[in-house]
Amino acid sequence: MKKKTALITGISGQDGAYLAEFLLKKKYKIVGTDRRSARMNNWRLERLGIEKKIIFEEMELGETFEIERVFRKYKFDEVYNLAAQSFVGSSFGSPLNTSNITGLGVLRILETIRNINPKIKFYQASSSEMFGDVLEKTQTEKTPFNPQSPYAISKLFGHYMSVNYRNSYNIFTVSGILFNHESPLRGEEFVTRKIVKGLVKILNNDLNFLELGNLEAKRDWGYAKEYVEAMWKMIQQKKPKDYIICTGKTYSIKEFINYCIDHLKMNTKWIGKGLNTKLINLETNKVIIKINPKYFRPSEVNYLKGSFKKAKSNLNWIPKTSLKELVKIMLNEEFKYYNKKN
Ligand code: NAP
Ligand code: F7E
Repeated sequence: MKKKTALITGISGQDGAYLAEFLLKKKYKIVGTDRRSARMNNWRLERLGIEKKIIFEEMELGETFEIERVFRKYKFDEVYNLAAQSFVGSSFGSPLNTSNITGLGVLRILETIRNINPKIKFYQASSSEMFGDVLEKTQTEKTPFNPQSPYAISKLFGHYMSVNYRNSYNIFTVSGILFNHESPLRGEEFVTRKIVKGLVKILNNDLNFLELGNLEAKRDWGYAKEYVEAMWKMIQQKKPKDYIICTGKTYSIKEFINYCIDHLKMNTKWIGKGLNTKLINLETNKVIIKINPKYFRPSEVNYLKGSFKKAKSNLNWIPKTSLKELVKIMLNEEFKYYNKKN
């Protein structure tokens, strides 16, 4: 059988790295794109030992010309659009850039597919953030969207464009509505990795305390390595459809911290309320976590919990890693690389 060629935009990100690893095992030829600076930033691919197996191209999602150049150079079978300004917090400070990259970037790729080769199959990285201030307690593919940030609004634009190109131009487009997924390759600005890294530093006397924002927000957290398989499965279906990928369980940030503390067998105690909430290390009597209001968002998503029923029945996909196991995977790898560095 002919080797398939896949384009992964956002190859330097968490999902780009795991998806590349997954598709390489399936014998795909992979072209990975990123914006100009990214060649310096391939630590994830290096950690997975796959950086030499990928063909790199520069492709800034704001530049139609660059997108077209890449699409003319290769004959893609599948395109996975993972590139985005993906940090919700930053999207409040840069709504125009977020809309241009996370929203309009999707349309630029879809237009290129329509013009150059409408037979290409397209995956769009949609997000549970689109549910925002949730209108149903458990979110399904039928739950109405209610976005709360420039990031979520931009993702919703990309999502509906993907649906519209499927319906209007008969292009094979699928959107994976992925709930939060984490791993040792998660960016350090996201809360799970920030907590894991912070605690490892504190235990090594490299940091006195960690500052966080809203500890009460709840998220449906899964393991990123498992989620990329669902992306591929969506594109292999006969009929293009959109799917939620999640665990069906939800935990607060505070509960995530508690799982870390349990795994580390630390003796700690929560004291205070609201902005005065603190986590004390009872062995040293020192505050190790406190609140800094600068990490609160102007508009918060308080609660997310999805249903993976459709993915289970159509894709035969289910989540396998519990939050407790995910915490263990993240902490163990954080220690491993911390020790290597020091
Ligand atoms: P990530 O680690 O932040 O990676 C984002 C990628 O996009 C990086 O490679 C980044 O390059 C690239 N990028 C940013 N701006 C760009 C631009 N202007 N032009 C071209 N590339 C650009 O994100 P992730 O966690 O892997 O997530 C992958 C995708 O899924 C994103 O679209 C995200 O919004 C979406 N998503 C993520 C989650 C989740 O929980 N992880 C859930 C739902 C949806 P640099 O390395 O140069 O920054
Ligand atoms: O925040 C709260 C914060 O930045 C999670 C992206 O991958 O998933 C991710 O978006 C929660 C929020 O992820 C801090 O207020 C408290 O309620 O880890 P996060 P996110 O915003 O859920 C979705 C599905 C995506 O699509 C996005 O691309 O944690 N929180 N204190 C904090 N968050 C951060 N980052 N830092 C804190 O100090």
